Amino acid sequence: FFFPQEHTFALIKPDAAKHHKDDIMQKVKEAGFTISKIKEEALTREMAEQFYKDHKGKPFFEELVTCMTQGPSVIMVLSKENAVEEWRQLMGPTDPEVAKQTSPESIRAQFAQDILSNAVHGSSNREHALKSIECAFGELDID
Ligand code: DGI
Repeated sequence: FFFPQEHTFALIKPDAAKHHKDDIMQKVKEAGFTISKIKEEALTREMAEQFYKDHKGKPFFEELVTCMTQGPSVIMVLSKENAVEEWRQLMGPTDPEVAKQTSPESIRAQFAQDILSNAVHGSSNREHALKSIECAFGELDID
């Protein structure tokens, strides 16, 4: 059988990239994702603003951009059937306190510090995923 691959944009935030990279990558592999692209690099302010443009104007926006640009992130394209949704599931809820209650096996339940430094980012839909992948890696050259 052939299942069509879907691609999502995934990122390990700077603080977690420093302290929990190996454990998080282990969970990515266990969940069956193919790592189609990967690089370690600090996000520019422009990239952080692009990934979070829906939050521009919110009280935590500046803090969020600062948190995302403070050091190298692990930036990835993850591929799998239903990758966008499955990566969101593996990340768990935004707030790690909620994650610990509802999804104790999720990355955020296990590795997030707080609601802002919550270990990982993932696109919320396929359109955002494509835009973020292009922004980080240029034109998509994977099937
Ligand atoms: O897609 P998610 O990261 O799960 O959540 P999101 O798109 O709603 O929010 C993006 C990031 O913004 C999130 O990872 C952390 C930050 N954020 C969201 N809601 C809050 C927040 N930060 C603070 N301080 N307070 C919030 O209510």
